[in-house]
Amino acid sequence: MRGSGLRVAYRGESAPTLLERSDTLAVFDFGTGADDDISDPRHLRIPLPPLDVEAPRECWSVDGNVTHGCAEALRWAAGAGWRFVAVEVDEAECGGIEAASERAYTLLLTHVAASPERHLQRIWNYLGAINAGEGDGERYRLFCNGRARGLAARGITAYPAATAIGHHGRRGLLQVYALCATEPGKALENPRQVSAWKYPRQYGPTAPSFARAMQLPGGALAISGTAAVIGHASHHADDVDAQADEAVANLHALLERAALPAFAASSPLKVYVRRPQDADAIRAALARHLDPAVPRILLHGDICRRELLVEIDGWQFGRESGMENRES
Ligand code: 3EB
Repeated sequence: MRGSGLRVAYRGESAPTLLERSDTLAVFDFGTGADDDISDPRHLRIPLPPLDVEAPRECWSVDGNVTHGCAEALRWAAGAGWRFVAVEVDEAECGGIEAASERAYTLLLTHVAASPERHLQRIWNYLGAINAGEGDGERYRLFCNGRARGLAARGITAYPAATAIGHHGRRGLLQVYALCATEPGKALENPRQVSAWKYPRQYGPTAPSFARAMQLPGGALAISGTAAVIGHASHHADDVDAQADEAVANLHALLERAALPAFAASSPLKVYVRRPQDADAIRAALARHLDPAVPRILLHGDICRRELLVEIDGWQFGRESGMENRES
């Protein structure tokens, strides 16, 4: 039973309605809403504005009751073999983005190491002004330095799947949240791409610490932020249509690698869009390649390399294994 039965869906219900359910592990609101009563530790506001008219919430649920709590910068929820952990730190209080990144990872990893769901599966990182700064002073590169130090301090060398995106929300906010489980996942790489942790020096002093995807306990696939990167190089600069096509080709290569079927109704995708005016072109590209039933939301956010205009992450729950699914 443990380590299976996670579900992720975009849902139109209100946050209180979703949080009323005892099997709700996490609820994500997108954008900078002023409505906020975010007192439940399972409820997180992501500072990326939705670009769709209908802006649903993302809801994670599990096969069992969820307990939750918080402690200063960290909040958590756990149930049925899964754990959600979120950390928010302020750069000014930490002394800059690099120190904030190390601090966030130290807080997160210390908590996770002491919990029954101690295996990191998937991490999202949202920081402001991600492309500000030149050369090795670029804030994304500084973030990578701090993340790598935090991971190394805990002896973590097998990286989870991840996303790192630039937000335009509260200045100095670094938000990091993770999905963990009692059982380890299996990291997967993309045959079309150089593994991120092996990127050559030209992309920064510390290669990014993430796997291209993670096969979760139970068999679902959690896919990292995927862009128009082939080998280690960005392709199709200034061509958003071609970048979207290439990103989808990379996603399909990962599905093939994992021997999973095509994206369908149980494969929610999140699409990060640098320039809101590209949203329609990106929607059209997705329509060319994806079944209309694939749930997708577009969010305004910056990709970690300046020339990249679109990035996609998501899940494939299309062929979960495990007796527990067949029994229920
Ligand atoms: C790339 O392929 C695009 O630093 O955690 C994608 C997913 C990217 C995760 C991260 C960065 C990260 O390199 C950028």
